[in-house]
Amino acid sequence: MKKIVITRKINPTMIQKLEKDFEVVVWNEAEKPMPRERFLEETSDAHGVLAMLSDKVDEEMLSNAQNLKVVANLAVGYDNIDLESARAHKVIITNTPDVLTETTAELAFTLMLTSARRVLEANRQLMAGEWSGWSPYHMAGTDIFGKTVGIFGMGSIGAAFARRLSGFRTKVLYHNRSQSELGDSLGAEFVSFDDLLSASDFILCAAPLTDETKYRFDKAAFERMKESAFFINIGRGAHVVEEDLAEAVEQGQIRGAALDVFENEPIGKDHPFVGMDNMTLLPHIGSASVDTRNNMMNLCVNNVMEVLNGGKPITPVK
Ligand code: 8YV
Repeated sequence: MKKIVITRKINPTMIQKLEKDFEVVVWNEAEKPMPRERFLEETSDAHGVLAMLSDKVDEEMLSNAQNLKVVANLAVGYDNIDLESARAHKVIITNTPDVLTETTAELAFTLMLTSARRVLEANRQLMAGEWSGWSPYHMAGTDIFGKTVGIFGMGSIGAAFARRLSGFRTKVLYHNRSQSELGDSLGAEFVSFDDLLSASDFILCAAPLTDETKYRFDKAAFERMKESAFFINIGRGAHVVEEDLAEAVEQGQIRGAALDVFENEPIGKDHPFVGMDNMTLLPHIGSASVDTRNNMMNLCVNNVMEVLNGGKPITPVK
């Protein structure tokens, strides 16, 4: 029987589906990643792996896994995977595009609204019993309508975000590796990175993490942004030089930031962002709706089954 390793607790019905034809090993701790040693040990004779972002699928793992045919990553991003090594070892990599697009765009929108209207700050004040009464500028925030919103990365999530903006009467700019027909068809204007920075009131980072996009938001970038601007990130923490962002917000270089991702997750209380009023921070829940997570798992399971049954992967990473 072919062996499949699943590195987190997933929906039991999906495990049952796999167990009909395969030997399945599941790491049953939902909150903690499978330790590296165990990951290497379990995958050494596995044919398929259902992996998470926290699992490094690198040369060490791939050369150790002689029978491995497929790794299905439970994410649209795959910066945890060494694609070149996977190609060299003839291991097929799949991801979960499309099924999480709308959910993640909804969270990006949530972050934008929350930070613009100071929702968390206001809620914290009230909950602490510190609301002393109405006053004209009490917790006054920023409008979104009439503003310019810049999208860094016009992939499917960036486009789904742009589509949502159409009801908000905003001007939409985007920057991408190349001009995007999809972005243009949504009425968004393709601009240089510098123009995106200097003209936007809100900037959403929705790009994949690559050598080109890593640390793109650094001191120089924050210096180009408006003092009234908000930076929103649902991409990856390493798109940002976190120290530079903390400094930019602290010194009023930009108004605030709303982040769902961090360079080293999970972050704790000692992280410089924690405790800053102008930061809206979420624990990487971009795609975390029950339906979407089920759809992502299902897609991973189907990818693994297809490949191990001799068929073609449904959503291979090219
Ligand atoms: C995942 C994500 O839920 O898809 C991605 O790239 O960041 C999230 O949607 C997360 O990576 C868990 O694996």
